[in-house]
Amino acid sequence: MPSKQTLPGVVWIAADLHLGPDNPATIQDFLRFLDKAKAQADALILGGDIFNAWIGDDQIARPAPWLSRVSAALQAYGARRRLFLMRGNRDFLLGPAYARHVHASLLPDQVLLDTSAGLVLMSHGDEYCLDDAAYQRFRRWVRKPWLQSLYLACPLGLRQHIADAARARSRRGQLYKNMQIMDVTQSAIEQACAAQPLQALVHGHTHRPASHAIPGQPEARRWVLPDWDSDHDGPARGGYISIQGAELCLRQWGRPEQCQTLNPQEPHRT
Ligand code: LP5
Ligand code: MN
Repeated sequence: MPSKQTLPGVVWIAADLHLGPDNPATIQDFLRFLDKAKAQADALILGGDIFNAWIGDDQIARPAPWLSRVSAALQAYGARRRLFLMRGNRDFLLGPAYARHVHASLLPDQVLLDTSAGLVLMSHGDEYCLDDAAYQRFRRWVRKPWLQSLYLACPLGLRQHIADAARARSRRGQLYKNMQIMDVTQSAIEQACAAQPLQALVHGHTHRPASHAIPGQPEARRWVLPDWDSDHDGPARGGYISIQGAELCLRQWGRPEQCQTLNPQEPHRT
């Protein structure tokens, strides 16, 4: 059973921002989003792949200018509101030092959010892509503490080189992968949701924003968060989920919002 995080009030959830030195426009959009969140959201959860590739918390000792700007904005939010960071497949090395640095709390890979709209299970979503055997193998390896310690003991420059190589290998591999393999599997979703009655499951990672029914849970729906990209051709992509009162809404740039009125099983304790 995943751990529970009680979150009264307005909760905003975003993921797959992929912030980094090559995404200045996306960073600008995110800074504007944080200002809005500071005014409207009691809690903000960033659900993994916040950064395009996180090579260790010690970057904050001499941060690149883009990281300084992002961290300062996160600190400003975290100083006034509740900020939570979840790790994805690009930033699984995010650690307690960076969380403290931005006044955030680190969330486990799966967490039960006890919200005004009821219980919402949340995860990054990569662990549900069970048909992607190569990725699940990668995930098993890079989550090994000894390998992470070995990697983090390397100089930052070498770590960046390894991360760049991993990104390149990943991009190449996806050229030959069936799209279906890179989506969640129904069995993984059903298993994740079977353990407890839910109002919703929220995840990112697949970059396929939508709302889906959940087999075996007629009241609940699976919500997929959008990825953010304002730096490449075409209209800016991005958005977030808002939970307020009994309503969960998916808000994507340039699209009508999609909402679900949830029926919390038990009145939320304020
Ligand atoms: O990330 P994305 O969207 O391209 O694709 C993901 C899966 N790929 C990954 C790999 C990440 O992109 C790599 C990020 C690097 C983080 C920094 C630190 C790394 C060092 C680790 C040390 C402990 O997550 C991709 C999925 C796709 O999502 C859809 O779900 O298909 O999975 C793969 O591509 C599987 C490949 O096997 C991944 C191989 C990565 C390279 C492995 C080691 C390289 C070492 C190079 C040494 C010089
Ligand atoms: Mn991801």
